Amino acid sequence: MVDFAQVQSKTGFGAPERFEGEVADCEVLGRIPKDLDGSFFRVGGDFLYPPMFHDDAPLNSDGYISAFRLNNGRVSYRGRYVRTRRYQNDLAAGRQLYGYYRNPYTDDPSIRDPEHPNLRTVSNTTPVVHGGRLFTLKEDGLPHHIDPLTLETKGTWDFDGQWKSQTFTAHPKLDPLTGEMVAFGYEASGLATNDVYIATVGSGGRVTHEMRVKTPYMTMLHDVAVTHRRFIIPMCGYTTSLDILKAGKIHWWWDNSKPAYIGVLSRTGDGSDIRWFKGPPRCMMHTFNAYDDGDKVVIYAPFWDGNFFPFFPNTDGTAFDPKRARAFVRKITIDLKSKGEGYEEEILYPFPVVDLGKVDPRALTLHNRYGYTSFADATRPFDAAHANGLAQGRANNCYGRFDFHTGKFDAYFAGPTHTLQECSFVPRPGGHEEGDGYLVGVAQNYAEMRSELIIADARDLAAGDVARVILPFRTSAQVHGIWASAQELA
Ligand code: V55
Ligand code: FE
Repeated sequence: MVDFAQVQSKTGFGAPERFEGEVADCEVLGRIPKDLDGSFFRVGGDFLYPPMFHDDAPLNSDGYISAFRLNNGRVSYRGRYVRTRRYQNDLAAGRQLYGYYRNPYTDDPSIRDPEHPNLRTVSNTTPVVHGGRLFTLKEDGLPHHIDPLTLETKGTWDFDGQWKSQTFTAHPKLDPLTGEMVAFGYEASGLATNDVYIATVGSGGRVTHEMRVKTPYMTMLHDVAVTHRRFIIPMCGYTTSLDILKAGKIHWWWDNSKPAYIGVLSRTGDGSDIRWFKGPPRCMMHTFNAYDDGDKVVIYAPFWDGNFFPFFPNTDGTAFDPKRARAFVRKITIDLKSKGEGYEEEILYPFPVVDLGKVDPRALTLHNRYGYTSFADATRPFDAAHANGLAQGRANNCYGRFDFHTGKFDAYFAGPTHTLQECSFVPRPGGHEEGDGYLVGVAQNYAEMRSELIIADARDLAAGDVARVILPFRTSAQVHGIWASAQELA
């Protein structure tokens, strides 16, 4: 449950920050573990100028990166806008020049350029560190290269001209065994095209392998999964067409008649071995992880029952249905030996979660045990009198550690006026076992109208905070975050 009303509001916690700054030495409750040396990077959006259209998606907000730098028990914070071409054009004009989310036909004529939709990216979705470089990502454009200390934007990054797509996903996968980054771009050769470019980038930053595939219908491919051997493409039911875009409409429309498809192909082939498996309509947005189990592929994912973005209309004209906008922790098993085109789906926990899930990065692509994500536990204490518009039952007040092997879960509770953003897993330095580490993430404290960084022991979530970092203001909305050790950034 993501409260988009809060994210989009002009006042209160979801209002744009329109502010850049730093805190040299943050207030800390508890003790920051001395062995934590690195940065928690967060990326999200913050409208520099209000959107041109009142019904636009908050996904169209200007990219903003922030970092909590942890070193020797102390914490500093910094936040900056990503200097995209859009940010610079808007600032020069002193107003919003860009129209709807991913529809360049609605842009101001002074900058309109539908042949190069990637040049209007806001870079507001995910930070990633690979090959010692920090990038911000958005699936409609190229990565932006960011200085990890100052957070200044150094420019866009096309891997020395080797990246052969206009777009680069917000969800590249880092292979913990090989150090490779497996990434892709969709709408790879222009607006509303259904071709996908998939490429592997070696730890040195060079493209070492590439392939191209087409999806059964044109759709949003926000996230994928990668196993040790295979590339997995779960598709969701958002569609569009060039006609829709040229008519000046919203980019994505949810089509209840579209089946879900999951594509499976080898990571090292040419794409021609791809097989598409079919299932009932689902919004397959984010994944936790996937792994090979002999001739089977297992996917853990918090998929939605249906359209969960209230600002993307249904094609059949029906109103947004909150009952279908629920994500559950699912296990999907695909038998590659079967001649059929179906797959098995099991709901592992009976209650909805937020579909922003993480695993221990050392277990990605491998047979993992745990997944971590936030959820709203309405049985926890809630202080309605001081919650400043935070809705009871919609506050994501807990982080859960979901044990996919036993079906058990453990929970961290953030507080009676708090809602949690996506957590990230920090492996304990020197530790080797999956799950040995910390969860870090930001909690929004609605009573105090400011933000707090949570640090919890991932093996003892019920114990509460290891430490909590208090910011003297509210940070902008986060979409995704990552932990990067000082070593990775060196
Ligand atoms: C998502 C987020 C995006 C986007 C497309 O959470 C999909 C899914 C923050 O931007 O552009
Ligand atoms: Fe995402």
